[in-house]
Amino acid sequence: MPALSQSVSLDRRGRVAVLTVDNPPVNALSQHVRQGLHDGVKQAIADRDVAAIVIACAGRTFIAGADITEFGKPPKEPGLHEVLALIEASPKPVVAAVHGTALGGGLEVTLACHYRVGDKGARFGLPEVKLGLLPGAGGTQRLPRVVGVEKALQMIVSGDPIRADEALRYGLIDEVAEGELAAAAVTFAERGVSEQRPLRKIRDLDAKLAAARHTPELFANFRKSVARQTRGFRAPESCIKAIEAALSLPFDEGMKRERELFLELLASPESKAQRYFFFAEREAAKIPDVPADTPVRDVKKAAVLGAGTMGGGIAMNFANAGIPVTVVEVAKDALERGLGVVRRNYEATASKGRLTPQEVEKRMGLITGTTDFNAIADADIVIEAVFEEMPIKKEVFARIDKICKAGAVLATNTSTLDVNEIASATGRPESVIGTHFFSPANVMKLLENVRGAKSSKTTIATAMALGRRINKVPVLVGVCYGFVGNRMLHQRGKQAEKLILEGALPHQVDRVLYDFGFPMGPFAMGDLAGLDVGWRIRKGKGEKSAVADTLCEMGRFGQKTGAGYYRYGADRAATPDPEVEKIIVDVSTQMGITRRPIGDDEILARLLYPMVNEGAKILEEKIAIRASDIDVIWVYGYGWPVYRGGPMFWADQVGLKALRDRMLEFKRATGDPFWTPAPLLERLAADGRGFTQS
Ligand code: 3H9
Repeated sequence: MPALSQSVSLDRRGRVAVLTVDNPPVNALSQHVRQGLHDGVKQAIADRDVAAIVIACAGRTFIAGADITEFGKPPKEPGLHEVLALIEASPKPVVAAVHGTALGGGLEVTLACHYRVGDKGARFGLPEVKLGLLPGAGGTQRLPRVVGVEKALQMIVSGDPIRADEALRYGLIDEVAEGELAAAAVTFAERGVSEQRPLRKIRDLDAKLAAARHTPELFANFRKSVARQTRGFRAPESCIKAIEAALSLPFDEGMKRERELFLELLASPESKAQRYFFFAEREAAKIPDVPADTPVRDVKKAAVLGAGTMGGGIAMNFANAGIPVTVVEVAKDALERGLGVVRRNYEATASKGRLTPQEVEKRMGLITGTTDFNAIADADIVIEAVFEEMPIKKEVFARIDKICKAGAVLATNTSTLDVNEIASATGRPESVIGTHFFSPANVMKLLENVRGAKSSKTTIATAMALGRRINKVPVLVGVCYGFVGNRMLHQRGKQAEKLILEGALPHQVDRVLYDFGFPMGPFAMGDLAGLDVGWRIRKGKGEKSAVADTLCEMGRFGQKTGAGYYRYGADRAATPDPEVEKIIVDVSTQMGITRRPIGDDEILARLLYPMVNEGAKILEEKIAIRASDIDVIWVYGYGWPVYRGGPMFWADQVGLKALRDRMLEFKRATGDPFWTPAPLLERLAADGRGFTQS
C-alpha cells in the first residue's frame, strides 16, 4: 500500500480509494495521521479514476480521538478542522468504516464523512467531557443534527459510547456491516456512486434541530437532570452551551462558539487535572519489576471466605464477570443471610432496569454457598474476608494452605493487618497477596493490591489482571498500617476531630469538603459507615475519642440508628443536631479548650495538607510506586474529585513550598510535631519541584 505519511496509506479497490490509518495503539489523530488523511483525501479527489473514498483503520480500533499527548503543546499543521472541512467538502462521497471505537476526534472524523458504516461490535462516543473538554472538532454541532438534541446532550455530557445497533437506530451510522468491514464499506460506497446518491453533509441538516427549537425547556430540564452528577465539573456546562449554539447559530458560527468554549476548557485547571488523571490511571497498571509479559494464572474459579457485607460484595464482582465463585461461611444461617443480601442487591439493580431477571438468575447461578471449606480446593484464587483480627486470619490461612491447589493465589481482604504476617501462616508466602476492596465492594472501583515481601511476580500480575477483569482499577501498594488510602485518611480524621473541639462544627467541616468536591465529609461518612465500628476497635485498643465515644454511649451509631453526628429523618437527610453541638462544646470545655471561629480555608488546609504529607512519607517508604498511584487510589476509593487530579497532583497545584510553609505555621502555632513536613516534601519544596512533575 502506498504510504502517505508514517501512519496513513492509500489503496485502490476498483473505483474506491481506501485510506487506512495505522497509528498504534489506538489510532489517535497525531500530526502525521492528520497529514496523511489530508493528503490522501486531496489525492483521491484529484484522481479522475477515483469515484469514492473510504476511511478505515488498521489494528484494534478506529480512531480513538485526538492525540492527548499533543494537548498543551504548540499546534502543528494541518489542524483537525482543516482536514474535516476538506473531507466534508469532497465532491466524491467519503465513507467511514468503523470497527472498535470511534471516539472523540475519531467520531468527529466520521461525522465529517458523508456516510458511516460500522461493524457489529463498533462503538461510537464523544468522551471529551471525561478529559474536562468538549468535542472540539464539530462534534457539538454535527451530532445533534444527526441524532437529535436530546440524544446528543446525553452522549456528549455523559461521554459514554453507544453500540452499533443503537447508532443505526439513531441514524448515526447508515449500515451495520456484514462480513469484512472494509469490503462492506467499499460496496456501500460503490452503490452510492452508481445510484448517484446525493452527498449528505451533516452541516446542512436541520430537521432535528428544528424539532428541538419547539421545546426550549429541553435544556433546562437536562441541566436539572445532570446537576448532581456534574457538580463541580466545568466541562458539562460548556458542552451544553455548545449544543445550544448549534440550535441558535448558523453552522459556521456554531463552530466558532464551539472553538471558543473548547479553548477555554483546554486551559482550565479542571481539564489539566482530568487529562493528568487519564494517564495516571493507565500508569498504575505498570509495575517496574513485573513486566507486562509476566505469566498470569488463568482464573477460572474463585472462592471467597466470609459471606458478610465485604465477602458478598466481592463474590458479586466475580459473578458479574462470569467467573464461578464459591462462598464459604462457618454457619449456615450466616451464609443464607449473606447470599440473601446478594440476591436483594441484584434485584434492586433489576428493579431499576439495569439487569434483566434472567441476568439476576444467571449471576446468582454462578455463586455457590457452602459451609464446607474443602469446596475451595479447585479455586484459582481464594479471597479471605473474615474478621479483621490477626489470630483469626492466620488460622484461616494455615487452613486454606492445606486445602488449596498448588499455584492458587491466596488473597486477604484485610484493610489494616500485616500481609507478611498473614503469609507466614502458610507454607507458600509467594502465593499470598492483599486484595483490599472498598465498601460497597460490588460498587467501588478501587482495588488496592498489597504486595507482601514474598509475593511472587505471577501472584502480583494475576491480582492486577484479575482486578481489571472484574472491572476494578487495581493499584499495587506495599505493606504498612492502613496501606495507602486508609493511612492518609487517618491523618485527615485526626484533624477533623481536633477542628470540632477547637471551634468548628461537624456540618461546617463536612461542608468544606463537600464544596471542595468530595461526595461527603468525614462526619457524614462516619455516620454512614456506623460509628460503632470505630468505637469497638478503640475499646479493643484502649483508645478514646471523646465526642465519638459519647455519641456511641448514647446509642447514636449513625444513619442506622437515625442519629450520629447528625440527626436523620425518614428520607435519610442529615440535619445538624443542637444536642451534638452541646456535647462537643462540653467536651471542649472539659479539655480546657477555648473555642474560636475557624475559617473554611484553615479547615481545608488542616484536613488535606496532612494527607499530602503522609503521601510524601508513603512515597519515600516506597509503599506506593509513584505519586500518581496515590491519586488514583483517592479518586476511585474515596471520592476525591477527579477535576482536582488527586491529593498529590492537587498539592503540586497549590505549590509545595506554600504547602510546606503553611504546615510550619501550624507547627509554630500549636507546637505539635504532627505538622513536621516529611523529608520528601521538604526536599521538593526547596527545589521548587512537585510530586507529579520532576
Ligand atoms: C479529542 O478527541 C478532542 C477532539 O474533540 C477535538 C480536537 C480538536 N491519545 O486505554 P488503553 C494510549 S480528546 C493519546 O490502555 P484500552 C493510552 O495512554 C480524545 N494516547 O487501551 C495507552 O498508552 P500506554 C477523546 C492515547 O484498549 C494506550 O493508548 N478520546 C489516547 O483499554 C492504550 O490505551 C478519548 O478520550 C489518545 N486519545 O482502551 C479516548 N487514547 O499503553 C481515550 C489512548 O502507554 N481513550 N491512548 O499506557 C480511551 O478511552 C481508551 O484508550 C480506548 C482503548 C477505549 C480507546
